[in-house]
Amino acid sequence: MKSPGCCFCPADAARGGVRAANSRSGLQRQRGVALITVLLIVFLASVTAAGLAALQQTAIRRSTVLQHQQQARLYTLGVEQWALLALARDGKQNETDHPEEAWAKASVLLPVKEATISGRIRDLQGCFNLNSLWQTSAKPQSPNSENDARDNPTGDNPPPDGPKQDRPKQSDGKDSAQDQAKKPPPTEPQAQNSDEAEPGKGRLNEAQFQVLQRLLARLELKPELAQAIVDWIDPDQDPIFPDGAEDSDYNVLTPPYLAANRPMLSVSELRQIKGVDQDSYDKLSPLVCALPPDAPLNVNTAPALVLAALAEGKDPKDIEQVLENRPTDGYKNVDEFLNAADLSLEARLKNQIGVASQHFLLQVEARVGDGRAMLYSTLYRDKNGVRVLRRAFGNPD
Ligand SMILES: [Ca+2]
Ligand SMILES: [Ca+2]
Repeated sequence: MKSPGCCFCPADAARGGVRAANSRSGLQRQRGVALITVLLIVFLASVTAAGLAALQQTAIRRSTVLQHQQQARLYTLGVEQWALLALARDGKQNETDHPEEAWAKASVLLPVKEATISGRIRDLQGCFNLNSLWQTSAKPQSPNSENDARDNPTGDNPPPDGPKQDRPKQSDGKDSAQDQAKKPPPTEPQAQNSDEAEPGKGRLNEAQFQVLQRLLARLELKPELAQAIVDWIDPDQDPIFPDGAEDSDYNVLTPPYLAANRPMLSVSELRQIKGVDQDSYDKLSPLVCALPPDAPLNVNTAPALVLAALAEGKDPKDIEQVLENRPTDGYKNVDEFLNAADLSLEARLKNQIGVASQHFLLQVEARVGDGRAMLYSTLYRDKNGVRVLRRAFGNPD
């Protein structure tokens, strides 16, 4: 038993020394843990700060690019206004459109500070109009009056001939060959009555159908492709025999789809048509366009391959020779071109070509810093001026 009067005990002193040593060791460990914690906090704070700085840099760069991109888009719209004025001025100055005119000759290259702007206007009627294959109206193919005035200021073109022939497979049997023989030659009022009976059905444009077949043959493609193209445009579900294609040909594909059964909105629709592969698309697409059915072909801007397809047996090389000798101001009327090219066309086809254009494509590219904008505008010109029919940023289709 411990004596209460005892003031020194060697055992207690030893235990006290041990406790003091343990206390010092614990303090050192705590200091180590605190130091590690502080270092960890500093590390995490540094990482977080670096991340925030990177995010901020990205946000600043993104907003800068967006600002440049928006500025570039505004520049392209400015060039569009310039194109409208240029075409309007041209329309007042002359009644023909050809590659030597100011709007077609020079590419736009505007000197804008810290930006690059370039663009060009292309005539859209210098190509075969795929939508002309199908006439949606009973009236014979006829450019409107104002277009007549522009395309044929001298009035040399003959009036449209009688109504085009309906597709034989669409006959309902009422008009047999004998009945046709007994009937007087069809007149325009009869065609209108026929159209009233079947509103909106339209008919095949045989003349343009033959032109497309000849063009395909010149490109060493199957002329039968023209049948599938007509079926894609015509509103019915009756395939043209034997190589046409309607819904029944497309809805068994993977993925399935249906024929458009309306005028094409873009030449790129050709990719969906039966028989059109990449090779045939690459050959055909630069020479064709998708315009309203009554838009005439401009012989002043059309390539030799398309012009040669207007007549059977015409060599494109002969047409190229003719185009090289084209008058500086372009052909004044269709007859002048036909005489120069030694071409003789039937009246209904002759009425579907002209020397002026109403549809144009403006292509503009603007670069501002890291921003870039591409604008494709389809422009339409008539006696009331020039206006934008369609506007697409980034992609012409
Ligand atoms: Ca002109
Ligand atoms: Ca069809």
